[in-house]
Amino acid sequence: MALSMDQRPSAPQRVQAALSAAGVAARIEEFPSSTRTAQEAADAVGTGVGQIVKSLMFLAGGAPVLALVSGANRLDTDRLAVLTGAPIGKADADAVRQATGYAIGGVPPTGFPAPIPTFIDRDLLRYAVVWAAAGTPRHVFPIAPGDLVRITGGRVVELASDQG
Ligand code: 5CA
Repeated sequence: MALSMDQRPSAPQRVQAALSAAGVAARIEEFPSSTRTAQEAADAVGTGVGQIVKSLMFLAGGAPVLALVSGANRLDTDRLAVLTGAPIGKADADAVRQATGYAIGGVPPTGFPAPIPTFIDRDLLRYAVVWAAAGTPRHVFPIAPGDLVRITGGRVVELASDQG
């Protein structure tokens, strides 16, 4: 991922720079197959879907919030409303790109133009390593959940819906 002088950094390069700045020596991996969905990412990596980090952006009272949710779980937006104290609305593709700087399917957990308040599914902390998107629907990186908490400043909470 060399960066030549006359090119703007690619999405994975921007994620790599954000991780490096946060003190995480992450190894971003590119896959020939899609990692757009949690299941596709799990299949590409060869891991369980629970170890995939979904980066789900919502609008809480109109302001971006990020939920980092285990791929095995369905987010309970009512929980997010209680946690943020604001009504939760869906963020469309444009809102996601504007707030995060990345397109849906590649939204990383950190490295945004401005910080986004972040909530982290406690189920992710069951694993030694989890995998998150790195800017595109073909790039992911492994990270220890403790590092994920540290670099996002996220609050570890219960986010899963009881329906599973
Ligand atoms: N690369 C994978 C695994 S790391 C990934 O990014 N998965 S994800 O779950 O974080 O991103 C896909 C999510 O984007 C979907 O679960 C869904 O919540 C959201 N999404 C998909 N399409 C749309 C859309 N049209 N508008 C708003 N959100 C969408």
